[in-house]
Amino acid sequence: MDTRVSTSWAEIEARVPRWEALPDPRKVLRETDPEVYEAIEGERRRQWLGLELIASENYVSPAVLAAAGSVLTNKYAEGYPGRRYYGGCEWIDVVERLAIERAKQLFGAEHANVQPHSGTQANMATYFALMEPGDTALAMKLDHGGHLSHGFRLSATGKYYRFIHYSVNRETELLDYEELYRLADQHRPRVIVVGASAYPRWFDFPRLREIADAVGAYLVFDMAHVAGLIAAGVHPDPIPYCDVVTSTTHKTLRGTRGGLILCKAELAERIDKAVFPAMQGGPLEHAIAAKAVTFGEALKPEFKEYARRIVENAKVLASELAQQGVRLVTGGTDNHLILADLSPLGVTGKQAEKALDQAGIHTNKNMIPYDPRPPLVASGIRLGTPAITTRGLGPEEMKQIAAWIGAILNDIENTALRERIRREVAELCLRFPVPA
Ligand code: DSN
Repeated sequence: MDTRVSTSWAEIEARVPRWEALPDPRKVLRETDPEVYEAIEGERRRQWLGLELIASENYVSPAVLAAAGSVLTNKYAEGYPGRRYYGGCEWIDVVERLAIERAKQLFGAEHANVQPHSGTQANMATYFALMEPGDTALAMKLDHGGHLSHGFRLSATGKYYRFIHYSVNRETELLDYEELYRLADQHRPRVIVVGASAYPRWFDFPRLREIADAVGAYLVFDMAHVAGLIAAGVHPDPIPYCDVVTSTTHKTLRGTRGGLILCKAELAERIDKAVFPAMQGGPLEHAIAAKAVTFGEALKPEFKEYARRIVENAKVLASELAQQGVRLVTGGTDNHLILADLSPLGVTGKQAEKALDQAGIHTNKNMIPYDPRPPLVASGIRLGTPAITTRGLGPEEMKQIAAWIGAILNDIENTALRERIRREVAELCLRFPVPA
């Protein structure tokens, strides 16, 4: 066969159909695998018709979704841009470089690693880079707002490193910086981890830096929950004070599910080696493309306004809930989340989560500091405003949501009430479409 061609490369390439000209993948999926299609469609409808108050969830844009569902999932690209273990990475490198540069620009960081598959893997890689197995680290107690990957005894992080946990003050429920310093002075940790999954207040970064310097520890901030607020400048900036900042990309940052590590230039090589090859193999380049889109969206001026409204909504929701008899842990919120103590209402977190779920209001039961109840019962619920703010809900809707929550919590056995509110919630939700 004569395979010689006389046309130019550009002419050959032009014969590949463009992405947008291909059949709609949603329709293809419906035809080829209706079972999976219907499950996704069911979840999509659930997302439309419910009020998503889980503080760690959000709705991505169509652009983020398109990148996450792209053919970049086909490619192996172990290594980093310009230094790969596979051929054919020229476009993958373009995408990953975009993600890195945008992440650095967004947060003012010296170095970014966009490959961690999740927040937990970002944290594990960070510990691997900064510690030897058995070394000591400090982090916040899980039941005071911390995270599993901050050395919880059943997490690999708690098995490989010697984590000592600090608390919040019993009266104020605020981070106890004096105890943190005492523990740091006593245990001389290699790493002090700060950041939380259920703490509604800001952190004092200059003070944390002073403590870390006083004991010669690295300071690591896990900004997963508040990354979007930091990017938008409505939360204090950890970058100048921390050696490493880890994150997820799907909470307030409103991107695809994934992880991120930012660090000082002098730690760049150690962090990169800890992510690959120590912790992970092939990076998920479709997720990295979606991260690039996420960072690009967060760099736009309208993201600042979005983040400002998240916090405004959280403050209104908090004060309205307080009027319904809910006790707010720490007395309120500075960020996107509210930790509500339901003890004064005689309701447990487990009861509240279930009753609210049945009304289309999605929250999660959550322990409060010094909680006498076990984790699967818990005395509180955690609520957050990132997702509903994406849909465009504002202070007026927060008042309505607090009234619904108050009515349910104050009449916890009333199933007819929940059924009625579920319809009202759905009507409200239909006025505020999900973006993708
Ligand atoms: N599971 C997340 C949250 O809900 O806060 C943290 O990883």
